[in-house]
Amino acid sequence: MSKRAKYEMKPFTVLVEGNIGSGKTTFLNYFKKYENVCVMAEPIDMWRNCGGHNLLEYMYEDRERWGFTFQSYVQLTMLKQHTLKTRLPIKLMERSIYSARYCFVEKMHRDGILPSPSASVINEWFKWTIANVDTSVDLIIYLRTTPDVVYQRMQERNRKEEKTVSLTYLTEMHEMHENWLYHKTMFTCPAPVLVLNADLDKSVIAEEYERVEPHIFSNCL
Ligand code: DCP
Repeated sequence: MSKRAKYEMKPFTVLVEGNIGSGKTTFLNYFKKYENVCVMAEPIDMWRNCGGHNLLEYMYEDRERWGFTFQSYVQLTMLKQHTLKTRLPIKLMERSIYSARYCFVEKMHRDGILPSPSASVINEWFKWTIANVDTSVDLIIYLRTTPDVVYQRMQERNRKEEKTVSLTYLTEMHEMHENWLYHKTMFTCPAPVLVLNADLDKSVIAEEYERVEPHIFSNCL
């Protein structure tokens, strides 16, 4: 295969999914040492600065007022991540257009934060996008945690926007991820799912990461 043809191939695309505070960034950082892996920047930086507006902060301050604005922007930023080209053979993404729709938008709609017309607009954009733009995925790594653990981590990192996030909310978001990626009773998974025990402490979690390395690299040897 010519070098050019190789570069034009779609990278093996891996989504890193899991509850808030499950360690997605830590997981991605671990893979930065590999030259053949394109690790995508964390989208939260974009959500904190949309034309100078911190949409994440607005959303947590007043979900009814800003929920639609925030999730619309998340959808756009995730689409940018999905379509960003790389010459590297492997692409690792934190979150996706799928978890935005299936976990967060769905939850906001069920809670009445996103009224049906707003949820429908996001959903129509979502459906059109996945039907017309290449957002295909090869593998999902699900960083599985328990709500108590992520609640503890969230308090320790003390992100100013997340002060109002409760254990109840994290438990409910956990269920959304579980039903989508573990029990597979809600929506479809766009790729096979590998489950990791992400409750483990940072000091020992590298072993868990090593366990998934062959799955990530096997297509690119
Ligand atoms: N968020 C949201 N709606 C989305 C995506 C994220 O409301 N569609 C919120 C939840 C968090 C913040 O954005 O308050 C960041 O959440 P992530 O789970 O994407 O990122 P973390 O930084 O929590 O990931 P981790 O700690 O696993 O690295």
